[in-house]
Amino acid sequence: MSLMSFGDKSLDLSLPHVMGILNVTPDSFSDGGVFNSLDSALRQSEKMIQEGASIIDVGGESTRPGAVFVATQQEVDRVLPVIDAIKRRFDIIVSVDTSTAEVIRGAADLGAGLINDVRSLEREGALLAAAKTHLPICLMHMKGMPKTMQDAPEYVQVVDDVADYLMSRVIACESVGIARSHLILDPGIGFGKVLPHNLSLLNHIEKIKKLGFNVLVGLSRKTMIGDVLNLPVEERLYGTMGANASAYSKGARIFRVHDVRPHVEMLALMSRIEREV
Ligand code: 7PJ
Repeated sequence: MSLMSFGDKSLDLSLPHVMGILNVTPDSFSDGGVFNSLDSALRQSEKMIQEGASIIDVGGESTRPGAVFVATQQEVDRVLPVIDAIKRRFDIIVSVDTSTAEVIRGAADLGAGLINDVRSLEREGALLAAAKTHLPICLMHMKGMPKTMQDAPEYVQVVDDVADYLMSRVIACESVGIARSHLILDPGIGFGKVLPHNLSLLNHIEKIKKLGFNVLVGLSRKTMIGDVLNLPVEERLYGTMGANASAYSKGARIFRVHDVRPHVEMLALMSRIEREV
């Protein structure tokens, strides 16, 4: 057992867990706009919970390559009513995919159990806002910002560079009183990285894990899968599952995905096999 608490619930992170993606943005790349009303957000949440998701990740700011800035009030209006409705209706951990201090505070007040920030709390006010919630935080590596991050990103050694960055954010968290035991690290697949960078990070997840943290990966339907298979976004499920299976075997424990059931079943087999003598 390796229990981590997420607000009013906890998860055993010696086992794999699926985080189901719930986008409430009009422009997210693979399901843009479809789950935009409260009612459809609740239906999609219910489906993912029935399929075995441990966490629902609610995001109102698209961070796909080229995405533009979303005003704070717009993000608040998109995300908070959905978190409130999910927490009232279902007994599930809700994660908030945000970089915005106001959204962090609002989500925590409504019962969110995890702060998932692709900017690792670098935005103004986010670090202190997150510290005050006493919730766990997922710190993700991104090089540059979404609008321009895919314009020829370069690294000295991608795995070491990502590990160094994540450790610098761990130290920033500790400086405001956030315990290491509340932190999850994410290499940030596709965020300011081209194919060899993404592949190298996935091949060396154990280096991130060895820093002493639980690891989350988000690679569902991403460009790297399409690059390897030459397939459009709606045909990337099998490739996504292969990459997530590999990440599991190298130590990742939380998997942020669109397709919950296939991953719950794949990971159930992977972890069951691993535990047999
Ligand atoms: C990630 C995320 C990821 C974490 C997105 C997309 C882009 N949060 N939010 N890790 N990706 N922690 O799903 O394609 O990789 S949004």
